Amino acid sequence: MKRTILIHPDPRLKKLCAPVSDLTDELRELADDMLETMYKAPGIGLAAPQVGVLSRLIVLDCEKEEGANPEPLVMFNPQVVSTSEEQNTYEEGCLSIPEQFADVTRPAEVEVAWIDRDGKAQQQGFDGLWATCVQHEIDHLDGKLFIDYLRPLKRQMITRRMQKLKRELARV
Ligand code: K1U
Ligand code: ZN
Repeated sequence: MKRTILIHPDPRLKKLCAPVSDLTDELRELADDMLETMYKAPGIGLAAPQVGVLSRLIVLDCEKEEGANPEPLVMFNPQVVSTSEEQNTYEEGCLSIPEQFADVTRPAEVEVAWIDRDGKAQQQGFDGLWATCVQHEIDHLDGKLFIDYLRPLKRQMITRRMQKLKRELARV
């Protein structure tokens, strides 16, 4: 089932999310719904607070090649274990901040540990867009948005645009 994506500003997007202790069928269904929501948006990642659930769960698939097989990843309790010294700047977007993009600099490579959909512990290194995306999604679990990396004036400008968009959406 496709879920509704919250639009910034929303207090739920600023909260610290709780670790998942028990991998229930309800949480697996939430992960499946999040993948469906992400693919339909379309997007390359999604975090549980973006659909109003304050649990540490993210999904991502950064395989963008035309005709390539999907490579969905479901991560419960993802944790960055190590980061590279090298940094990478990428123009980021966010499904909770539609049609706004800005350059964000982050470590170019990250090692991430997580629990998968079957409850198995996993650890893997990511680079390129995958590294950017997994850091962006883990930030969501800590109540942090990509606009929090921008200068206050730019952040305010984007927030005002989103307030206007939400007023317009509420009218229809
Ligand atoms: O967290 C989110 O809101 C998803 C976000 C992830 C992200 C994008 C860019 C850099 C870092 C993290 C998105 O998916 S925005 C949409 C997007 O980037 C995209 C959509 C369709 C095709 C390719 C990219
Ligand atoms: Zn986002």
